[in-house]
Amino acid sequence: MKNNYDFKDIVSHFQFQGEFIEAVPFGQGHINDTFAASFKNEAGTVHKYILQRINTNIFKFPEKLMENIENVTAHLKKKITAMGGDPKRETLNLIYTIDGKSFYVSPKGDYWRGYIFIEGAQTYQVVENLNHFYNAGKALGNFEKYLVDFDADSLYETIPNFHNTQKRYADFLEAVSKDTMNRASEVQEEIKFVMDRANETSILTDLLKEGKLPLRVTHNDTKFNNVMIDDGTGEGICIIDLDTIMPGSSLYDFGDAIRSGANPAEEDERDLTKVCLDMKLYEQFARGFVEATKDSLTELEIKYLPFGAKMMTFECGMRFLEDYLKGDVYFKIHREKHNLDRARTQFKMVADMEEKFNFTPEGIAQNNQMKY
Ligand code: ADP
Ligand code: GN1
Ligand code: MG
Repeated sequence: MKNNYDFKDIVSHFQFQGEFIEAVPFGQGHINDTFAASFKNEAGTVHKYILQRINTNIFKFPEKLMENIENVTAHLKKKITAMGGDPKRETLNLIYTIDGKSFYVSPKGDYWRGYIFIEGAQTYQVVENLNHFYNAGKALGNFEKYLVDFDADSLYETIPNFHNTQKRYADFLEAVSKDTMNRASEVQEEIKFVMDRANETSILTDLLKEGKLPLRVTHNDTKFNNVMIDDGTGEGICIIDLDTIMPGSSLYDFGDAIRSGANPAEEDERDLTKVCLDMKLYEQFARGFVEATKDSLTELEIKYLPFGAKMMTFECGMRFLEDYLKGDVYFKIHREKHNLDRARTQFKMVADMEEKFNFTPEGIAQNNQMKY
């Protein structure tokens, strides 16, 4: 990640308290450039803020994206306060600019935003503790519950068709046929893995189109490192990374969390024998999520939870492979073939899910809430 920004100037445009010390790269997100910016107050104590450069290659209309975040966090703050929670810690809090905006545009055209740094909590790349994952399920369920009465029509679609797996499959096929980097011949097995499952890519989109699955306000990027886990209590204290809040399906949020958290190995693990769907982790998350959403989740949503996990894992693997084919233009990479390694872990997870669940119509019909 580029690191030679004029931070002193950038931070001077925000209402940050104290004297700026430094900004260092922070976290392991694949999209934005995130920094922990530290400041000293008059008494000499140091505190931090999150300073983030929005990835405008991906988010084409950052002003509108920031409007979503302002509105959603204002709504969440009301809900958290009404529940007796701490709105300064349990949702993101924007730090506004000196002229009252939620972002600052540098002379070079970079879009910057600031958040309160949530202390006493952290994100994990891999689940270390079953209880953390149960708590993440509860936190994500509550997050969706708080947004049940948020006006979905007021949301700007930051990435259209984000979880339209069918559309993503068409984009994937295009990348295979263009093969701009001449990489397709080397990944024939992975391409076949995707193509063999083509007929499944429209199942969720069709159910949504037909109105059989409800469209909700969802987060859409619920990987485990987008949930902050409290150091003291192990609770899922805050759901972060709100760039993709859009109308969607609960199955997307459930599925992406399982994809990322129910794999005991890293997302980019090269030793695929370590990668699997850990059913203990799956059940913990499902229990937390279903407990929190039991009043709103429909019977069909519950039946489709395992399939949602499979589709989100499949879709993510397909996106990593597409990006590999295109020359790594979307996800940040830190080594050669990084996106290919990531795609392979996802496909290994998909294959394991197919072993562990019955995805025939009869198998799906048998899933019920009692199991969680
Ligand atoms: P990306 O879209 O690139 O994934 P995120 O918004 O998820 O960016 O931020 C990257 C990482 O920075 C997160 O995984 C988390 O570890 C950390 N982070 C983000 N916001 C905060 C915050 N308000 N307080 C503490 N850490 C944060
Ligand atoms: C990206 O932003 P981050 O790192 O939390 C991506 C997700 C993928 C994920 C895979 C906006 O999430 O959709 O599932 O990487 N976010 C965007 O790790 O594309
Ligand atoms: Mg993130």
